[in-house]
Amino acid sequence: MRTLLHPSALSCLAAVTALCAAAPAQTAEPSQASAAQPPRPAAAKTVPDTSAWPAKPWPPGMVWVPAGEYSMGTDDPNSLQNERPAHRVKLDGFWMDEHDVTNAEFARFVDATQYITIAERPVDWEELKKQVPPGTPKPPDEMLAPGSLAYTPPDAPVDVRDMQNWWTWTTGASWRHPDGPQSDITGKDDLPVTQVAWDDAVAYADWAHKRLPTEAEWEYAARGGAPINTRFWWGDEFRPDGKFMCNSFTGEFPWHNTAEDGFAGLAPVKSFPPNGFGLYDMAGNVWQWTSDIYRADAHALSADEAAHTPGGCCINPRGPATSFNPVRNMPEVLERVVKGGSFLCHVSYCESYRPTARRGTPPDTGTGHTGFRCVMSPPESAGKR
Ligand SMILES: [Ca+2]
Repeated sequence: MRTLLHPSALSCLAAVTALCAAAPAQTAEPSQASAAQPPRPAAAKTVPDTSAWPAKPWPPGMVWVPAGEYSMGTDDPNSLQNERPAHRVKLDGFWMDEHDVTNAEFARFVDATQYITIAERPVDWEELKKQVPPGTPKPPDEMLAPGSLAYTPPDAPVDVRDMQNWWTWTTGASWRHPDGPQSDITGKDDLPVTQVAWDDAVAYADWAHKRLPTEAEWEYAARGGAPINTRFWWGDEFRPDGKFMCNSFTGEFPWHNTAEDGFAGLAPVKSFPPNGFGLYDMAGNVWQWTSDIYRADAHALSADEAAHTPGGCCINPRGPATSFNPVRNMPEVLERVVKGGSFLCHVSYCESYRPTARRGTPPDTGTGHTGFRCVMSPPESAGKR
């Protein structure tokens, strides 16, 4: 059964983990590079051996991510605890959407299936109350009407420990109206779809004969095939030669957005350079759903597994079987991993446009800065459109 976790009823309990701007105490120190060595570019990539790649034509709009082995996670002290430790992972090759699913693509899915997203459905309190602390009072009926979290930027400095200072439960917010009923997506076909919950993303992927990437696949793809792991996929410097490589929050978070990178909000897909695999926006713009269940200690468990595995490597890991988020402290509440950060990520907070950054989010929770893209494995692609 689909779970429901309604942020309006839970205050910070649920939604805070879905958002980039967590309490500063949990975040990385602002850093441009590991202190032990000068900044490095990640782009020194050798010409790949394509002899084992699948024959073309490939699925439209997808690029091939070749099989390989890499270090997932990081040992960098300037990272969050849930990103550590680094451990070796081996993956088969797969195709990945070259960009996030756009409003236009999601609209084609909805037109074909008449699918109704979670944000467009009323909340079932009987389901919701199973996931909140005992004794939590039922929210007012108007708070159980269809809606979602909309980004409402403050116009003055606020207490950054309280995400409700810039996220507002908004009746009528949905993928069609990302900022509330007064907004729409007219003329925004090329923006990534947002306000989609994990369940919505899975429904789209099923329709497209694709699937969501595992966290290991996503992080490997985000690295772009670079021979060394750097802080960002393009290197250790956030702005190499002064150039912005992704859509993040510039200025003073969350109230003063300079839009120095060209965008105060969402950017159309492919607005920034692709990585070495030809994938766009694998940093910033929107968080992206993965198929993995979230555990804060997932990497520690994987590293332990690797230590006891012949060859010392995890092969095509699918993530943990249970969820654990010490921020929430409700182990019965399932969360899924989101990756990539968003246009709201800032150097003073989580810097979640780093490949190793990760967060847990309830699968029924969409926001105005969370989207997704799909992958496909060769056997699954046979005979598919
Ligand atoms: Ca920006």
